[in-house]
Amino acid sequence: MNFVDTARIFIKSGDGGGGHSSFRREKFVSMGGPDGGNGGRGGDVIFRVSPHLNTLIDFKFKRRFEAENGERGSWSNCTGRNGKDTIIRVPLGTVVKDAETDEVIADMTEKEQETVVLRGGIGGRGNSEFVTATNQAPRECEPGKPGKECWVNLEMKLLADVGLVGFPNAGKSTLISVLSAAKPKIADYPFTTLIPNLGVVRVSEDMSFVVADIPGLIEGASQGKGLGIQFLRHIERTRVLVFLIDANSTDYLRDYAILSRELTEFSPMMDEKRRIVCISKMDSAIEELRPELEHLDFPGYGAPLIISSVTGESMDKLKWMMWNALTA
Ligand SMILES: Nc1nc2c(ncn2[C@@H]2O[C@H](COP(=O)(O)OP(=O)(O)OP(=O)(O)O)[C@@H](O)[C@H]2O)c(=O)[nH]1
Ligand SMILES: [Mg+2]
Repeated sequence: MNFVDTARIFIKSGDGGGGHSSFRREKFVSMGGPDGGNGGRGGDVIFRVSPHLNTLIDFKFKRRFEAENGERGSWSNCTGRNGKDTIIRVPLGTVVKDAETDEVIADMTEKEQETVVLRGGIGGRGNSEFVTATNQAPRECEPGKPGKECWVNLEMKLLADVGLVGFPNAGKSTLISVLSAAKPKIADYPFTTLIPNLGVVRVSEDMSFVVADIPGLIEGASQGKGLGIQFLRHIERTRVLVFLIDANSTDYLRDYAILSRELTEFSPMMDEKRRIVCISKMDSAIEELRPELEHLDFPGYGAPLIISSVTGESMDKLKWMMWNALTA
């Protein structure tokens, strides 16, 4: 599976410029005082959230980011120019990890967030800074401190509020296409969705939230069956999970238990989220089933909401249930 939401890049902050060693030149004075300036600071490597980016695809083409080195100091106590910072624009929700240690070094979760990840090296001192009572004419000066460099992994976790989970074909993509303006691929075979889709659901003019439609889960996904469970990281941070269980299933409670188990395998945090359990595609099932469905008792949850994306049954109700679960 190749999700375009991870990338590995090389970053380096600028080296500090070297200090300079020189002496004032004045008419009639053979050797003036020391006047070698300090080196400039190397540029920093900074990550900045850009509202216009939705993927990490740009990093497939550019993988090296180096800030500018500081300039050397020079005559007349001139300090070298500082190196320019390099600013790396990433989508909201990008996590930056040290590729070697896997340690999180920046978590870009705020709009307009800016985080310095590598500081540039400081400039070296010029010889004018080495003057002492006993040495009025030092020749000594320092090199700049080198910048830092490393490989980092970028991971973009989509910042959805609500995650849709269900077996393949349960109608997740269809539901998001009805609730939001998202236009995901929908088809009558399992594993249609390979890459998560996000949709903005508008409850009223200034009330909206983001729903994530992810690939279908199957029994054994945590052991690698189907598409595995890696994609669950896209809903790791949602506050609410909506379970879709096909009205045509032969064992609703079992389906729910399997889904729950795979989620727990991925992370126990999944158990702590609020849940909404839906029976989906009601229009395609025989109507006589309805009383039975209405009396299902999902452990820890109770009776499901019965919906159909095709007829629109309970779509508004579901929207509000999601909103209420989010804001409760
Ligand atoms: N009758 C009926 N069919 C539906 C409904 N929702 C989805 N379908 C159909 O069910 C099939 C699967 O729908 P998808 O929305 O692609 O299902 P999915 O859960 O996203 O599937 P994966 O991406 O494979 O996990 C498609 O043929 C849809 O047209 C519904 O409410 N009623
Ligand atoms: Mg789908």
